[in-house]
Amino acid sequence: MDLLTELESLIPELAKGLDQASSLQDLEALRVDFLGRKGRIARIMARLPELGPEERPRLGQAANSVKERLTQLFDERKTALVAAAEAASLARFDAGLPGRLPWRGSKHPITLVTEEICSVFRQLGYEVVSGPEVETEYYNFEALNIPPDHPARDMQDTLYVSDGIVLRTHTSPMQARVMLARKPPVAVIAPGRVYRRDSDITHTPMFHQVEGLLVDSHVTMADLRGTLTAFTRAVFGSDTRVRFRPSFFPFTEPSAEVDISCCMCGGKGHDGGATCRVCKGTGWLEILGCGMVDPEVFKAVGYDPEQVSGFAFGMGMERIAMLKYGIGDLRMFFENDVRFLGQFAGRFA
Ligand code: 2NM
Repeated sequence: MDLLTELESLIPELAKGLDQASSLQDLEALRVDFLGRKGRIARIMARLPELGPEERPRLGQAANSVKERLTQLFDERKTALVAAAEAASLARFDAGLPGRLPWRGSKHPITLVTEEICSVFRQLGYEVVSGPEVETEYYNFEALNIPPDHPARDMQDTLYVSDGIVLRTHTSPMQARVMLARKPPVAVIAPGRVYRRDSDITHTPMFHQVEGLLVDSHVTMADLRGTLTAFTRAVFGSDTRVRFRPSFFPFTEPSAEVDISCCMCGGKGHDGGATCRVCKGTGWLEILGCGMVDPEVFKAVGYDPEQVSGFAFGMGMERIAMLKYGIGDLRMFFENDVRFLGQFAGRFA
């Protein structure tokens, strides 16, 4: 076979090889075999001296056009193989599968009940106010009719920052601030962190409170009862019963503690057999303290107790959240275990 025929036979040979090539690696092997530096074309060209001088240019030209044709065949096959590989990977991709959801945060149960309570009181016309957690003894005690020898002022119960400065033990100093800054009528609630020198399984040194205050002319205890009844029914359900028991606070007179019918057993105290673990069989749960603002408090903030009257109330958010969500252990609020926190996703707002 002469060199020219040999050269031209490379075309159908490569075409056959390409037909059998099923991967880009096969393709590359063929390219090296045919077009490589020591490949078949190169080997034929190396035999150029075997020809007479007049035949050499013809063979050179033929080699160029064969090379061009081979390159073209390669490129076509390569395009086809790449397209087939893409089609195969698309066939494995199922666009109908559900996506991977990203981790989504949820609100802390204390945040949830605080927001819910603020929302209820906002609808009743109250304004939500907040203020400093580091307070003066004056706002935290003095203005609230808590005298210097009162046990609450003791270093045992209060966290002192320095002389005359405390971590607030309740949010009431905020109400004293509001009364000092505004004239009646006043309707505010103050949510926030409070601090006490107390730590065991049912007490943490920091916890959350919401306190409320209404001052106007002719405010009576009936207004207090109506307001707190509406509030407890909004938070614990419309069939919740409410009971007021006499109590004592330095800043209110008279004072009361409010119980609601147990939200676990519905006030029965048992589930037919077993004693209710939430109300311990009493059918009632204590949820807040309240009273008519003491005239001494009004005097301290420059209000005339002959002209105005008012009520105030306060409650602990951890307790409200435990009752509302059936949480049995106070420590859950502070561990920030996402398996616990995730259970409250979407519970309120
Ligand atoms: C309570 C119970 C009773 C209260 C009183 C005041 C203020 F500033 F008006 F004197 N704020 N909050 C109050 C009254 C708080 O918590 C159990």
